Amino acid sequence: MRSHQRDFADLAERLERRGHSADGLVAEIHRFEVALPTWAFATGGTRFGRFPGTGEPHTLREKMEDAALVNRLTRAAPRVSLHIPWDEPRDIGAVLDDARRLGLGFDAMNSNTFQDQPDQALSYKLGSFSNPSAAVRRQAVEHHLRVIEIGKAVGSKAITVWLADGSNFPGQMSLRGSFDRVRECLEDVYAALPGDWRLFTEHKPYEPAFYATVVQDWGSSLLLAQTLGERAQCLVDLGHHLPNTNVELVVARLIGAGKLGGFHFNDSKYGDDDLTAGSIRPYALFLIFHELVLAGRERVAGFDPSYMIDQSHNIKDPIEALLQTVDQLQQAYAKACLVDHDTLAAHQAAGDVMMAERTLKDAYETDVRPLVAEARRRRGGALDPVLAFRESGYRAQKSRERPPPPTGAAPTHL
Ligand code: RM4
Ligand code: MN
Ligand code: MN
Repeated sequence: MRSHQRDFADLAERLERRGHSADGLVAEIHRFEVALPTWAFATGGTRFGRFPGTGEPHTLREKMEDAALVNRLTRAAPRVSLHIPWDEPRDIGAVLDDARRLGLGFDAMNSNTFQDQPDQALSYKLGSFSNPSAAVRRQAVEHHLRVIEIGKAVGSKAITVWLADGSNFPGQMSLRGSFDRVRECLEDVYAALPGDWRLFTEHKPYEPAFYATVVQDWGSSLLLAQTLGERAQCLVDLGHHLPNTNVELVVARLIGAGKLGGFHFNDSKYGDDDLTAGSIRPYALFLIFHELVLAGRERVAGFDPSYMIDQSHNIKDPIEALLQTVDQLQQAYAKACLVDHDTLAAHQAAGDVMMAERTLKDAYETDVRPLVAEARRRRGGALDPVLAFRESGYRAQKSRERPPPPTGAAPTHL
């Protein structure tokens, strides 16, 4: 604690010399919130198998308990994002009681027409919204309507639609026809959207379709959002881009179109790797946050993104991974808040490439850890959430309270 105070005072002094108020920055960090994905609290599967730790959650209540702990330690994650049917609530009243008791709210709902369910009448083998069969498409639309109903009951204000639809071989489905069918189904879902809700379309280039995914890129996602209407926006999942895509540029384009609705934070090296945000390409994460902070400062019309995490924890303790993720996001956000936008704009206008780049680098290379820790401390969170979690004995306690996972249980995330 003493050394934190020293580190924070040093940093505050350095920042003040650069014209920043440390208290002002702490207040900005307090404004950043991110939603936790329920599906990330249980260990995901690898090719070698699934290796859950002890004390992992199985029920929605247990996942919400873990989420509340992440929020208590970080003070920046007060909402969860539900996935239906994975989080099918048996008793909505009990879910709401849990949420109240745990101090949690609900962010965007997630539908799932990318896995056949045991009780399902028709199969999604050939897709859901793009399926050539009208009856299958209707079933998929009805699932979405039910997800909206559950979302209304818990107080969510958005639905995220990620479709696995696509084809594995040329000729398997009509490239134009499949897109039209998806759009028509989304129109039905959009028509059922409550007036204060948004619908997010989430693209992904491949997997499980390896030839042509129907909503494969931000262009397709934008087309859909623009066709559907004002309350339809795009969701950017950081892992859903082909290698080397300039994601901050995609983000800037969507912001410019008033269509950036949501974010799924994670990181990746090759594909939809669902790794910890900031673990592989921290500079890219910072540049993305720079676009977000800039848009917020400029009050761009339609800019009010829902920040969510979407990760799969296969090898790290899921709670630790999420604590680390929130901290990484807070750091990237804090660094983006350090960018001097006026100076940057002046260098851009003067064509001073070197100084423009240095303006970004000055912010990025600042060690903001004491600032972020101080922001947590002032809200009653932990200086170092991962260490605080390890010292808390939470896992040991949950290992006693929660029975071990059933053997061979399916991974909770693709
Ligand atoms: C997909 C996509 C969706 C997520 C599912 C589980 O790849 O990222 O957002 O809900 O995985
Ligand atoms: Mn996602
Ligand atoms: Mn994904």
